[in-house]
Amino acid sequence: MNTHNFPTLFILFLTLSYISPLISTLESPSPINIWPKPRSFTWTSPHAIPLSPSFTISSPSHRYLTPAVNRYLRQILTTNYTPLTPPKLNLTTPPLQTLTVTVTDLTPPLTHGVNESYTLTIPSNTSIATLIAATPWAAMRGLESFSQLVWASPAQVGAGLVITDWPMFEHRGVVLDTSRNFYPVEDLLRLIGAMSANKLNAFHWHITDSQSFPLGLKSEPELAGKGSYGPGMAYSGDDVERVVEFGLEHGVRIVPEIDMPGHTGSWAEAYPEIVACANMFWWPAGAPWEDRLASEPGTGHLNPLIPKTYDVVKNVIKETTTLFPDTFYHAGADEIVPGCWKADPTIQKHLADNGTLSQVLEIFINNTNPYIVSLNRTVVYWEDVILDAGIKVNPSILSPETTIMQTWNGGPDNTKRLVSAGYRTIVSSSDYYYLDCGHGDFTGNNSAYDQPPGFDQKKGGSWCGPFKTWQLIYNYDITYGLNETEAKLVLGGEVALWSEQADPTVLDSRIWPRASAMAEALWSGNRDETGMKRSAEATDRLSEWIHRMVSRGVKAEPIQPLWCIRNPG
Ligand code: CP6
Repeated sequence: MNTHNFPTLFILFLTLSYISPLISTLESPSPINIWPKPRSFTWTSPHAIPLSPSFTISSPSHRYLTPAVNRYLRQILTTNYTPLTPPKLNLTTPPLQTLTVTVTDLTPPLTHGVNESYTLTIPSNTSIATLIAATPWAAMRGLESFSQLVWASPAQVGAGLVITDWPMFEHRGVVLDTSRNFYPVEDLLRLIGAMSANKLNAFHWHITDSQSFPLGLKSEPELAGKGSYGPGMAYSGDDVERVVEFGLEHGVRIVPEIDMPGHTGSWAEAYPEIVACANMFWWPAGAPWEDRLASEPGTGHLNPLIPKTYDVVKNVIKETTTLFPDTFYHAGADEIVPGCWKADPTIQKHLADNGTLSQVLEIFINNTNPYIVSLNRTVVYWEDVILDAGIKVNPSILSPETTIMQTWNGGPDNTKRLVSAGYRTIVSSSDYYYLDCGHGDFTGNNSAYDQPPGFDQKKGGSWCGPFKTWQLIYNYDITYGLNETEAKLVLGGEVALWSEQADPTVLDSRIWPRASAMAEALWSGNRDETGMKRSAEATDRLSEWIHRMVSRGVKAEPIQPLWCIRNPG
């Protein structure tokens, strides 16, 4: 060691020993722990003040904000959350009496890109805290942060602080598949409530697929009548309205997906004549497993070449857009299996006349996309529609003005391909954001992934793996490798829970806390002030947040022993 450095190092050592207690106070996971971490947090004199038993929230009257305020008030006054590590803060007076909510503009509806920024101030020596929010939806974000500053017992709140907060990415969501297994409405509401608590703002509801059609439609009652798993296992119009209203009261948009033209085997229960390879709904024994998708013993694809298909499809699209007011409509278009369309006589004829399967898909998109756009919707498609190796459309038929692409295959490369083609893109990379992965194969097949070492196995399909850890999700940079212009087209991300191996019994623990990891990465980033990934620092904060979610009735799973949280470092 160069001895000349010694004085410098010594001063550095003194400085560090002086400021480190301060740092550890500020970074202590509890009791001040807002998840996702706010963009800017100033806490000049860390202490707490009692929450008055007659604490109230005053706010402007608004159809959706008012119920949200009432809900938060009830939650705050009845919180039984006590931090995992005992608070080390002085409790001073006066108690907090009022939170005054001011909304700059009450008029914006809940849409993509709505302003979610807010400033929350809890001063030291008055009994009034203030929340200034850009919109009603921003006010809900601020109320959530405020609620996370309250703990028991006795009921108290962090004070002497100012939080200024706004999201990094506009679109932060969860995909849930309700076709492979059914979820009662109550489970959906619990999910949406927990999403709102994590400041996630888009519930992408993958309602239908090949295994079941659980959406009751007045214009097409047979689809669910015959294609759902049975009575009580389909959503009525009233159920959907409940979900949509609940979403609005929580600042969560509900984006419906009726997957088509693939993943439509369940439609054949009502309309066998419009579904190609419907007679192959159970594949002949011996069909190669690699031709099967998503545990579908034959997937069933709508036949784009017959008029009847569009009679049904247009009824479905029309009524779905009536039920779901959001301006986004997800039209699926993933995973076309050549063998399925090729099994259909009308499509065979088209191919014999020198047509291609890509043309068949183009016919379908040309007959449906302008119709969806005419209903004032921005259409979201899975990336396959233009990136599939075999069957895809010419991107020129899908205008970037009205089309958003959702990537799921692989990692950053496909995101780059989509944004460089000019499309706004939502990231659901299966290498990072697929919450269903890592639970073994369900195709009844000898997957390498499920075998002990040395197992002599034949070639076959396998499901996705390994399990995606919260750290992997947290550390993923969804704009990796993009230039500034390209990065602007990345709207955000969605973690996905496909339900071949999930149902209400595991819903909470499959989603939480891993969706929380994405929620923070997309709200305030995954790096500290020095630009380093902060997942290590986030660990105890996340444990504390899990503990608070559990106190609110969401069965999030633990990420470490309680001992580690009590003995940090
Ligand atoms: N169902 C539908 C699925 C999947 C997709 N679409 C899926 C594909 C691969 C994996 C997981 C899920 N089950 N309709 C892809 C968008 Cl690894």
